Amino acid sequence: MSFRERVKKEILVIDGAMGTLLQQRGLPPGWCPEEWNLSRPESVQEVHKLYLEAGADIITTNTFGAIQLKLADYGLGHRVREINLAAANLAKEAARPYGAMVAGSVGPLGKFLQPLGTMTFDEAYGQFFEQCRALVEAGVDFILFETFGDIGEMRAALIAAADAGDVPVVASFTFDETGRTFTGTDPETAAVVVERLGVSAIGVNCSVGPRELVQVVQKLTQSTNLPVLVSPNAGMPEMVEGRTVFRETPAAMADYAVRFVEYGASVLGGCCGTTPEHIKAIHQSVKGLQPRVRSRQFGLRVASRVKTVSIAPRGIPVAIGERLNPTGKKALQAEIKEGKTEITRRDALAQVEAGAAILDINVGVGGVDQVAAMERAIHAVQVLVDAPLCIDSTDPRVIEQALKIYHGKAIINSVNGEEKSLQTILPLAKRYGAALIGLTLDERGIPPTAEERLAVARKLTERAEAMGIPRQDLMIDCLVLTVSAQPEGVPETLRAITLVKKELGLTTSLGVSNVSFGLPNRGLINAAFFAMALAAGLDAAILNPQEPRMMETLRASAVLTGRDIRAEQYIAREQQAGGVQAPAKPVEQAAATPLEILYQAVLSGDKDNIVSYIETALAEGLSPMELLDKALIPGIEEVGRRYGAGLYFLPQLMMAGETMTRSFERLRPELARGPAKKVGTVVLATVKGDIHDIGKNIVSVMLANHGFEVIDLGKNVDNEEIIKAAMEHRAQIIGLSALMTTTMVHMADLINRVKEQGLNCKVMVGGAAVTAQYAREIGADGYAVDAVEAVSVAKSLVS
Ligand code: B1M
Repeated sequence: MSFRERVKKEILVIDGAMGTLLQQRGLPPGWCPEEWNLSRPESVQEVHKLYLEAGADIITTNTFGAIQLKLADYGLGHRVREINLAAANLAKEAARPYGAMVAGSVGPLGKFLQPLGTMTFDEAYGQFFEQCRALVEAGVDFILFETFGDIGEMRAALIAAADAGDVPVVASFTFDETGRTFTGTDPETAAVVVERLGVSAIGVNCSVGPRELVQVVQKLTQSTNLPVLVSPNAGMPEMVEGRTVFRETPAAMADYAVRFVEYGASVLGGCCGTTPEHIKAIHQSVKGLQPRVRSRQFGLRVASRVKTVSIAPRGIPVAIGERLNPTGKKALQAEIKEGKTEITRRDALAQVEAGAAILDINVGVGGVDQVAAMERAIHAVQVLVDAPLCIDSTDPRVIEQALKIYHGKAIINSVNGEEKSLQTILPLAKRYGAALIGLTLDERGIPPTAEERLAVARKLTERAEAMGIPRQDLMIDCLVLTVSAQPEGVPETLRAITLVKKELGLTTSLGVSNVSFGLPNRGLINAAFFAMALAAGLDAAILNPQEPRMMETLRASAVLTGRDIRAEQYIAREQQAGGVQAPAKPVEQAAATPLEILYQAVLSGDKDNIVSYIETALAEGLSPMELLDKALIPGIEEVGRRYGAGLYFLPQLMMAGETMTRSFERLRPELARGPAKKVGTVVLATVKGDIHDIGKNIVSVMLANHGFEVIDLGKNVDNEEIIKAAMEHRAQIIGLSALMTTTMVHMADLINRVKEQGLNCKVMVGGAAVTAQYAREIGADGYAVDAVEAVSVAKSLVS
């Protein structure tokens, strides 16, 4: 029986940690574990056998890092195929006598995809494809993508695996104690995104122990009917005398395994710190249990990286914001032509604030490279707002590029009943796991009657299903004609909505505003028609959410049609607005001051436009220091607050950090004044393990401005290197910056070393994590709260 069948019918046990057991067999620190598949195959097989003896039904190949990018660090980048084949053969050979299955392990790349990093989708795809192809060639039973924290990277991996061969695939994520991956994805969203990318199971492994995973597993099993794999660490990692220790016992792990089976998991195992004893205990406790059958019904679900939006036949109707569309908008057209994203960002934020649950995104301007324009727009919007995106284009190349780089499950707007459309758009939806808006038109145009539109909808459904796209991923747009020209068309559209829902059980959407074309006071007609369509059963509408009347109509109609049960959302919203709905006002950049614009740009991580905003601010006579103190630093501090409060996730933190770095690079020449009389030498660094350098760079420039020679060693610097530099340059001061409670401990160590070595040198410390009290406790000679104070403290230390 294949893995696909077994995983639905049996409780399976998968093995535990590989690296730890290889270390016990002499794998030297810093050595490539995957290289042992070639040079120490007997050790790798010994580990496999221990797990098989312990009762594992599945063993995992020693290939977690056997991808070109990682092997290249060891000079083995050209041996991907050879190493993966060797590893898979070792595992297969070991598994055969036990009738066990072999999972081909693939780990993450260790690099961020754009826009967080520099890696493109195609590069990531290429890396995964090469490794997967080797594993498929070796005949593994399935590929296990494990320990992934970035959903965008997981998408690239799954698409590559699908192309590498017909092999089952499991997508396993790593969630931290907040219940999200480190880039902010929650379990439901992870499930929604991978479900349509052909996975046979979804999983959770590593990072934390089983007790921290209880809620994650509950959420995961409630969010999908896919089989679920759970491989926690043997508890939370603890540092004891410089070593990582995992304390969860085999018995405790086994108890949790039973609990996970009760929730619905069917593949149980362990990750870091788990041993054959743990696996044996898990095997004994779950033996004889049956997988729980889960058959929940889900409506259409789409997702951004951090949020899932459901569109369900009886759920609350959803507004899809229409404003990211250049049709009839000169300013947006000009922006797209110039390759900028200012208006795009502003309108994206404003629409979400006004209540849009999904954003339609269209870059249709004649004469521009729309593939590049769509890419720019998606990169700008997807880390800015949590609303999923609806890719609006008629050009399959534009749609494909958008679907590649989008880190979620998008909707394609649109496919229709024409053969050409079906043949080009449906394969894209299937390949990239997207949902679809299906327009009820075909080669004959828009059919006049509701029954004919139903027939097109039926054809769309059949063709989608034939392609392997489930019907709930299709939302039908019954199309409304302009009422002033064809008044008989409106009742047909309303009837078609009801028919499609009743006959096909599909959700429906509509571009509403077309109805009022050519009439005065269009908003009134739009709102009245919208209410009628909602009464007919409409589930989603593409509209301008910044028109209060439309959003009010949506909320009120949801109550009146019984979709907002007990009017809960309506009441909550009214209470929030104090009973009166304030009109949603667009954020007009013209009305904002240069400092406000800079502050917002840091908050929204607008790294592409920040330099031009700084130019404007400087041209208006603001000083570089004012920009830092009144806009940029308050902005990044607010980002830190939001991150700490769980409102922002790592992608936003990274984009804001990059925006700050670009700002500083632009301001550095303005901040650096001419040469001053030398007052002393400072060796400056951000401590080991800490890559925050924005504050340290400001301190560096300020000290230089006041006559200090600054030897800036950069960030993440070892204490030994700092001491060496201080001696070499005969520095009077060592300046240390630390932003994290976990890294500031290096300051104490450096002070001890300075004392032990009798260095004639003072130590000044600072950075957001450090307080005056902490500085006193560790015996620092000086502490400064900010860069201005750093100058006066440094002067007093050398005087
Ligand atoms: Co991170 N980060 N970050 N981060 N980040 C913090 C520090 C954090 C407080 C956010 C939060 O949770 N609210 C938190 C630390 C929690 C803690 O330990 N208590 C945190 C975390 C957790 C992380 C990661 C672990 C996130 C993750 O990966 N899950 C990760 C860690 C990576 C690592 O270092 N190993 C991480 C990564 C990053 C980015 C790379 C994305 C980015 C940094 C980009 C860069 O620096 N090039 C980033 C950012 C931007 C921040 C926040 C939001 C802002 C830091 C900053 O630039 N502030 C920060 C939240 C916060 O601090 N409010 C946060 C502005 C800067 C001008 O202030 O550096 O304090 P500051 O410098 C001031 C003064 O302190 C003083 O003068 C400067 C100018 O006035 N000063 C000195 C500084 N050094 C001095 C030295 C002196 C004297 C004065 O004498 C020598």
